[in-house]
Amino acid sequence: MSRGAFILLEGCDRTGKSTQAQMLVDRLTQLGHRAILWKFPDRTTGIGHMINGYLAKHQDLNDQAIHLLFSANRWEAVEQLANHLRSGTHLVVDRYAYSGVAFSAAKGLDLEWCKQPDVGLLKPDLTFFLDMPIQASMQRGGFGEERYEKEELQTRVRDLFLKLREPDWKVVDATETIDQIHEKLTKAAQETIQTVASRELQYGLW
Ligand code: 2DT
Ligand code: MG
Repeated sequence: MSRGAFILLEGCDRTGKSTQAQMLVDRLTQLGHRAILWKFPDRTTGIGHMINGYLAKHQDLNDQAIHLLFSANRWEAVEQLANHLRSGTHLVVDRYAYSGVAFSAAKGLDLEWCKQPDVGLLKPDLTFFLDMPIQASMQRGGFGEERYEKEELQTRVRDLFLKLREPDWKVVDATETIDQIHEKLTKAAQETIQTVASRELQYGLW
């Protein structure tokens, strides 16, 4: 049986990741695939509740502790993610360890330290980086009260994403129309679905 593909969308806030992730899941489903959306942080778990309290500013935590919780929130999901992929279900994932490192390093933590807790995690088969100037994404509105939703921090996060960028990432111009971006993502996702079908799952992030 062919395995599912792990497709990741990364980027700063308000670049359209969640919209595109949902559209991609719907499209793949229409095309006859089994595909599900997975979002990190997953705020529904015990660890996720702590993360949510931190992001909503109900609770303060030091930078290292919250960093490790975000990573633990991925590790607690890893068996479920692997089971879906093994059973042939494609995963469209909205944020992952690259967000983890970019946001924590943007606050001043050492980049190499930030990468360590996610070492060995399941590796995406295809990563899209939705990119646009921060000034333009701020104009989209919707920046709320959550921690991190500030221009200065987002600018540093973007620089860090570009530093973490791997050679096989697909950098997508997030200022294009929703439909243009959707077509690009669908095409690349279909190619990846074909190529990984008979491959082993990839562990060993970074
Ligand atoms: P959303 O706005 O996408 O719900 O994210 N973040 C996310 C981290 O700092 N570390 C992580 O590991 C992850 C996955 C990015 C909420 C915020 O959480 C940040 C924005
Ligand atoms: Mg947000």
